[in-house]
Amino acid sequence: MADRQTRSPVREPRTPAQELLDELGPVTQFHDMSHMGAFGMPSGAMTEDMLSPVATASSPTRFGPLEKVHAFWFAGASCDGCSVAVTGASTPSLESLLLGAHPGLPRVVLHHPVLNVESGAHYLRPAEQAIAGELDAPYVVILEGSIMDELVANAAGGYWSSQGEEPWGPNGELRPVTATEWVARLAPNSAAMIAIGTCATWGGIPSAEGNPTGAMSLMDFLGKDYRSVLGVPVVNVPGCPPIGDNFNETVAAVLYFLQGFGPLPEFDELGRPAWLFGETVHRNCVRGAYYEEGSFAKEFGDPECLVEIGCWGPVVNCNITSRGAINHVGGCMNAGGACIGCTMPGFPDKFTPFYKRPPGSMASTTVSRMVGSVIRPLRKFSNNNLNREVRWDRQGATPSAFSREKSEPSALSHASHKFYDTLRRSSDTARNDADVWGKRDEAPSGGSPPHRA
Ligand code: FSX
Repeated sequence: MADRQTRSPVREPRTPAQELLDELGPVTQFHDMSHMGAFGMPSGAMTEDMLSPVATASSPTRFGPLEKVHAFWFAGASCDGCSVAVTGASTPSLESLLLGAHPGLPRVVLHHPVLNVESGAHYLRPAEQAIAGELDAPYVVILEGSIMDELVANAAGGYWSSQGEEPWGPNGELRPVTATEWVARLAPNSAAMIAIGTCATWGGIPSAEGNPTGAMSLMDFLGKDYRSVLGVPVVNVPGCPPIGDNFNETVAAVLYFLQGFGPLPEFDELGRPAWLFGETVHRNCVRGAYYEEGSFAKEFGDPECLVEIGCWGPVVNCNITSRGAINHVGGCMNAGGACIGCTMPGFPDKFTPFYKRPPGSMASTTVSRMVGSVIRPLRKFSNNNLNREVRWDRQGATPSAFSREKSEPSALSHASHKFYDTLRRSSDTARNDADVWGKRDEAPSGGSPPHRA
């Protein structure tokens, strides 16, 4: 029997990122910038050159060691909705992060394939420097869209999604470099790897049943043992699309950590910002009280709870109902839409068919209907009473022309509220012996009651 000591060590399975790099091999050669013209740009100007005079003007407000942090943005299989969400965010805004406007925060130098003004080799140069270890500041990598399995495409002689070309071909020829490859090469020395949107965080729509790309999340690609150079696991900000404010706020929180101003913000076991995804949609839903009273919408446009026409809010982690979609406005249920679970790892396969009643909701809505059938009339009863001044009760009339057609409360209604009032007053520990309560008994003429001693 083989001795324990002499057994060959158990090899950890390679992650998809490691397998890709095993296949592609290391790279050492980059664009020769001395031969590069100012392609598409006046005099090769860079976005950073344009912004830094303004951004660095606020440098005295920075107290930490970092003056700036590079952020490399890559797009895998995505619709670019994440980019749209982030550019529309306001708390904090992308502009304020780029301009270093937040006291204590380093300014962010963003390398975004759509937003930056430079292109071609000029655009790729900072990423090359990061791979070569020559970048002038730490960097983080942001991925929108899912990682597609480029080994599958490679075997067929193609690629799924590329971002620029590098001289990494067999004899130094230019070849397309996929977003997947950039992410794999930059991950080991990144200060943080941040996935934005459900495609990047869990695989999302591109990884749905039947997809041919092997689409996966950033977490699946890098593996459970991945840690950034600062020890940070993959950070996930889901949503399809995500709430831009959720993302920018998380980036700001991570930057405060990198700057040494605080501990790493709290993330849950899936790398989501715990303070943003700890509650379900339903708990802060503007329609939640309808559920409690057993009132359900029958069709879109109805104001009640949307569960019976396909809303998964009670079992979905998302803060859209409290934060809104943009500028604290809008968001699915606020705007009349049912939750289809777009922030969840099980999305979309576990939530289809969309806009059909979730089977699990049957039991809870039945109970809620039963309770609601008792609670609703009782509340209506109290609500009617509370919509009357005490003086109107005493006078037996409401001095509003709008209520002319409305009948006054019945004797039964008077009696039951008298009982209710007695019950309520019995819990008043500061009550005195006098048989008075507010202006009810003290101002028979209808004038103001005297001050109670
Ligand atoms: Fe995915 Fe981003 Fe859904 Fe789109 O780009 S999270 S498809 S709404 O927004 O990647």
